[in-house]
Amino acid sequence: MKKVITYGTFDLIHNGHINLLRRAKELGDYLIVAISTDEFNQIKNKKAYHSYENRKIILEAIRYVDEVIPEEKWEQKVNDVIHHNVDIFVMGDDWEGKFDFLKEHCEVVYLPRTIGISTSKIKEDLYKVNNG
Ligand code: C2G
Repeated sequence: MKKVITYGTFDLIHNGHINLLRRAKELGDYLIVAISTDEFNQIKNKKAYHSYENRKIILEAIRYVDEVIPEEKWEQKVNDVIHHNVDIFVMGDDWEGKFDFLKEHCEVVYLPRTIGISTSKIKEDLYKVNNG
């Protein structure tokens, strides 16, 4: 069984996230998603609308996702890859090159981001709609 892992906040789930999750799953048979905890989001300087618990509930309902684990720190990836017997690590290409150190443990794949959508764009557009 080929196991894939990916990491992120996945707040306000949108088609960009879904495209990534679908393509990550297509690379193997089992997809683990490590979602950033609220505490780790503070370290990433991200304020998620949905709490960790709610982002977890939403992700677990997505057909491409087989398992959700917490992402608590930058340094956990090597451990996760080894502990979960991961074959392929996948991230959007805004992270191109940033995780190549994992290549000694698994395949590293950067997938093109979906153009025209992001959680911050959603927040900005909603702000404009509600503030004229
Ligand atoms: N993504 C995408 N296309 C978009 C938006 C996001 O392909 N239009 C991808 C990102 O490249 C990432 C994943 O969806 O691979 C999750 O995006 P975020 O929740 O923004 O993840 P991020 O905050 O970049 O966290 O340790 C890694 C970090 O936790 C990554």
